[in-house]
Amino acid sequence: ENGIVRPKGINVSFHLNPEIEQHHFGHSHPMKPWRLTLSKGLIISYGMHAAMDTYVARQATEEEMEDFHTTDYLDYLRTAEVAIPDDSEEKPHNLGGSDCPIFEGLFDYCALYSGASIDAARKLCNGQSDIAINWSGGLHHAKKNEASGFCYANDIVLAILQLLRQHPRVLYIDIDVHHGDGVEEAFWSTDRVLTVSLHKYDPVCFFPGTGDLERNGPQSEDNPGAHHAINVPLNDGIDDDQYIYLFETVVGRCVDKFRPTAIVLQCGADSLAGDRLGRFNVQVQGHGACVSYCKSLNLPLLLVGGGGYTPRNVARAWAHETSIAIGCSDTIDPEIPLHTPYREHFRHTTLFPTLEQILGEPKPNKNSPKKIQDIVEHITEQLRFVNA
Ligand code: V1S
Ligand code: CA
Ligand code: ZN
Repeated sequence: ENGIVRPKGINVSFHLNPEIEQHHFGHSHPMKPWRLTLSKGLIISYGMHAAMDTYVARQATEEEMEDFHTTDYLDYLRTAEVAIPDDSEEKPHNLGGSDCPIFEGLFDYCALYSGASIDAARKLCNGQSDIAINWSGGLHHAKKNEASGFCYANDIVLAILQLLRQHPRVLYIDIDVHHGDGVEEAFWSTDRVLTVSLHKYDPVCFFPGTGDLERNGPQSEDNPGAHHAINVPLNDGIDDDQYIYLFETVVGRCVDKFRPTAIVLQCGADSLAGDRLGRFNVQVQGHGACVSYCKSLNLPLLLVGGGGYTPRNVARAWAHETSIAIGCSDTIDPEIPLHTPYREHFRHTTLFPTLEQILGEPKPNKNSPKKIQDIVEHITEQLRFVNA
């Protein structure tokens, strides 16, 4: 089908569970698990499933989730009663406001996406997969005792903890438009995980308000985590050229100094142009270039999803990135197959719409060449303190 063949030598596993897609955060909430249905439909219509090992995820056990989260929080998450979101007062564990509503089946939803990331990490550990994919994961804001920004359980932290059982050093990279604060905080005091997040940064007007260039780990030099958090704060309107340059330069230097033995890439699709919450001009090609670059490093690679609030663009990006993982991105037809489910939702019939097609008028780029150079210089200086 479509010339897709199983690539020799490189094993890709695809972790999903259709039950995850059935959950609803509420009518006006931007997070739509249905985007996973749209993505999977596109991946299958290209025949890409034939080139991967597909695993239907099971729920993570509470014991597995307790590797990071407190028992108290998990108990609350499991027993919380469905309620209309209410922002009028602070809630226990930040559950029940409009960002993190308590909806039907919430705990199952969390346990399923966490189970998928944990299983994906284990496939990398036991050598059954070279690249493992969980588009339902990537929920990088969740804290050990608290929900935050649409994230309740931090599947990324749980997956990295699995990788750390086998791997001395894990590189975490986060291309969601938001700062990967939950993962950064979880590994703040260790030199075994280097966290890198690219994001829009505005301490006042953009969630979560953290992630400035100078936030590089604990201040005290005798803390092993010092210098092991890297932040790439960006302004509105960054384009593919700048984004790819920054990604490859920063990640390349991190790999040279830190010598990771495994990589986790959070592929939040809200960094794409036209996202309902994002502000960048990154296209499907630029987003995918980050995945290609990570793949080229030939290390065990976990790909997870994350944000992404314009479902048609999320599906394009994650289908393209699946094709990169299995090695058929150059051979598939950019024209979305006629038999793709919900094809009418894509508006344009190509995997790679132009900025004009997506936005009409691209957003002004507020990132000067000097800003980009200053970021690279600061991070290069910081990496002098990082050694394998
Ligand atoms: N930006 C944004 C945004 N939009 C919403 C929102 C809108 C409508 C709803 F019905 C419910 C929520 N919340 C936010 C942000 C959270 C963004 C989370 C991004 C998650 C991720 O992509 O990185 C990973 C999956 N929240 C805020 O800006 C906080 C508030 C400050 C404003 C909104 N109110 C509802 C709470 C407080
Ligand atoms: Ca990010
Ligand atoms: Zn996001």
